[in-house]
Amino acid sequence: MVVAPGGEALVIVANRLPVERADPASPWRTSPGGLVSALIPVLQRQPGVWVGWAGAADEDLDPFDFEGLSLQPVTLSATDIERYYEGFSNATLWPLYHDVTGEAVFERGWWEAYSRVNQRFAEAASRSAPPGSTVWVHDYQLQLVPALLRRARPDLRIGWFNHIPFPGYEIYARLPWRHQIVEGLLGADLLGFQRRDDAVNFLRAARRCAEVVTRGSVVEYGDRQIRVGAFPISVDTAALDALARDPTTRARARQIRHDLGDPEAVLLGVDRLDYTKGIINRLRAYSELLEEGAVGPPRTVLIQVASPSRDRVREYQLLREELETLVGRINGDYSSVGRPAIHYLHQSFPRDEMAALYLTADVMLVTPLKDGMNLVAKEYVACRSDESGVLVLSEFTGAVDDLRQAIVINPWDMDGTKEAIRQALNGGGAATRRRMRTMRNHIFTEDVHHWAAAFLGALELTVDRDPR
Ligand code: GDG
Repeated sequence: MVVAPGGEALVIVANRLPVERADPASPWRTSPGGLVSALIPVLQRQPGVWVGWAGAADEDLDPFDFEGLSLQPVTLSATDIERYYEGFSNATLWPLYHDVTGEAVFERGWWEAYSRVNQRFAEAASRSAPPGSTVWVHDYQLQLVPALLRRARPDLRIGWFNHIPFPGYEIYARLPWRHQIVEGLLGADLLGFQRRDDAVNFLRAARRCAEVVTRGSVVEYGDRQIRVGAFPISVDTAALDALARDPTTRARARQIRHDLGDPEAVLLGVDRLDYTKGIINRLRAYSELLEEGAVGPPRTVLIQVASPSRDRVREYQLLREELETLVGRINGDYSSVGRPAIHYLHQSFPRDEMAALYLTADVMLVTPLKDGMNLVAKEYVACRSDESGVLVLSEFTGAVDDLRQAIVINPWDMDGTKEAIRQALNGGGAATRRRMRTMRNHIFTEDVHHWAAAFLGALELTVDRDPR
């Protein structure tokens, strides 16, 4: 079992609370997304406080409990949402940290809002954290929180984990506020990244921006030492495996296959509708295969789930238009009545429906242009209890380090991607099963509990705290 160092409640600080509701009259439910999928199972095993925004503008909520978790809402105004969240977080940092796969916009007013909102999160965390406790800050929206929190509460042990990549210095250096961000992060005792390369990129940024000395993976910062490391996130493999073995899920998968017209092969893509996920590249490759007659209904069908995401940010609106035009063109050219070439679903589904979809898919297409980890790839593997199924996986994901037996592609290489899809469709023999078995073994050992234990264990080994 994972316990925070010292055994007290663990304080999680993240942009969003792990719950959402359709409107103020609806009940709270667990929200989808990578961070929540990863942390909910951790907090089901130990007492926890979660500090975050509830998802609506100008909502002053009192702290409340949800499924054994104590939630501490942080209020964001409509202007904060526009400037701190949609602006600086999602239109400046997100594209920049993903190697500018989308255009990064720099606005001074957004930075001011980012600083102000980070201060508010730090104050809320400071109020919620028992003396001497451990605070685990998450992600790129809250990079100033570690230093702000340390200033207010030197008794706390502070960790920060980045769910997305950290870019090379040539790209990071474009950020006008690069020094402030590095100094914000250096308030932590431990900085965690998905991959070794991300940690190395950060160490270089720290040397260049804060003029610190680094020794191996330790930053010497005044009289403090900050540890920097790679902690690849994972999924709750056992829980997903059990869900996928459940007779109800299996029956639902059979039903989906039947509704698709019992094709020979089902291909699946599941992504938030985000330009980093390489959905366009994937569909272009698939479209060429359709044109060549290598795939197509009724023998093969592709399901593309694109769950709605950040739909007020301009780049996301443009992507949706481009994607839906492409899907429309492909379906116009290659479908027949009642048999679309692509089943495009711009919707969010419950977890058990996702498991049924993973179970239905003979081939899973995960083709990001850049991705910190990619939990979808690991969820697919976790759901393949009979060891069938082929994973096509981009080399630009963190997941590729753990799932080396996938068919690895460069999503910019159209011919290579097409060849990988062809190869995946011809899979199914003993070698395919062996590859799936090896990947399953890996994620059964290195699951989300292992990830949390590794991070919290490393955090415990950092400095002695100043007693209050
Ligand atoms: C960030 C990083 C990193 C998606 N649609 C539905 C749904 N999902 C769930 C998936 C998966 C999660 O959302 C997506 O996780 P990813 O890892 O693929 O991507 P991001 O959201 O970009 O996550 C990423 C992650 O943080 C964790 O550190 O891996 O690199 O970008 O769990 O299943 N879940 C449900 N319905 C949907 O329609 N229930």
